Amino acid sequence: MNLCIVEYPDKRLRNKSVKIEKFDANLHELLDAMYPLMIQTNGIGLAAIQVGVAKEVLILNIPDEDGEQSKENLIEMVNPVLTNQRGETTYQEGCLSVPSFYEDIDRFEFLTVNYQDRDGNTQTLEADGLLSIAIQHEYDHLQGVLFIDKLTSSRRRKFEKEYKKMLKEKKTSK
Ligand code: QAP
Ligand code: CO
Repeated sequence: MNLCIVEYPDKRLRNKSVKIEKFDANLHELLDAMYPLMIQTNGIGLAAIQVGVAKEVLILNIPDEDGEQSKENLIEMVNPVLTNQRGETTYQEGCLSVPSFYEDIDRFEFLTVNYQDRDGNTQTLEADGLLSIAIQHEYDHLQGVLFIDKLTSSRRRKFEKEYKKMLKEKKTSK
């Protein structure tokens, strides 16, 4: 499966993802293809809609204390539901679908997520720190929401201007 990252302002990023019903080879192929793409592009989280697949699938690979990303820490979530969201935290977020832009975003500090793994088994995870932030960011993608939607309107306008300029420069340098 050859996937590529869908980049803003592609309208596909606004699609709402639908629940997975079949935990079959197609799902496994999708998950298996998403992981190397995320690693190659220096990502720590990726939702299926970012590769153009509007299904409730996301992967997370948070670096350990030494900043190393290892496949042992890969988390695959299918049909996630967030509960028990509480506390407040701020983190400078980025997104593979909004390259080269980073901004402080407010999130819940803690949450519980109920999800299914690739075989359809129900799982529960309590998260804090960067993992909690990443889960909220990726979960938003399943609803068609991007982190730039959470900026103040003045900051959003500044972003749109800078981003358009960057896209233009990208085009002319090709
Ligand atoms: C979502 O984001 C996230 O602009 C995952 O040029 C963000 O992996 C989770 C990336 C913040 C937790 C905190 C972005 C790579 C990767 C870029 C990413 C870029 C190269 C973003
Ligand atoms: Co993202």
